[in-house]
Amino acid sequence: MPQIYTADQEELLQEINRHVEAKPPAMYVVLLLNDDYTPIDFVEDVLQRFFKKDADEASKITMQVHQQGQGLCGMFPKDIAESKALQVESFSRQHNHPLQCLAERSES
Ligand code: TYC
Repeated sequence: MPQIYTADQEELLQEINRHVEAKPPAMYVVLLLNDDYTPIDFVEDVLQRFFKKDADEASKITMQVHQQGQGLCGMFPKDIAESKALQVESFSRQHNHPLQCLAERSES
């Protein structure tokens, strides 16, 4: 095989490969927070629309948020989690609701 990389480049490639192999992407949780004003059926719609939950699961998560203050919508790589949280808040503001949605780095 012809030599296409210098020794330095080979070393750099091996270093990059070590990182890629060793590190799965950090995962982020997307959370919904409770408030006193957003209607329950709107939250259920958000969970179905943005997180592909079925009606039953959406209702359970909404009640969990309502009773416990927050609830888990899903776990995603950083960029997807942040984009979903932004989309949810933007959609909520368009409908004049104060619903808050956060993306946080997962502990696990
Ligand atoms: N607490 C709201 C109400 O009583 C309902 C609600 C549920 C709001 C979940 C936000 O993330 C939420 N209308």
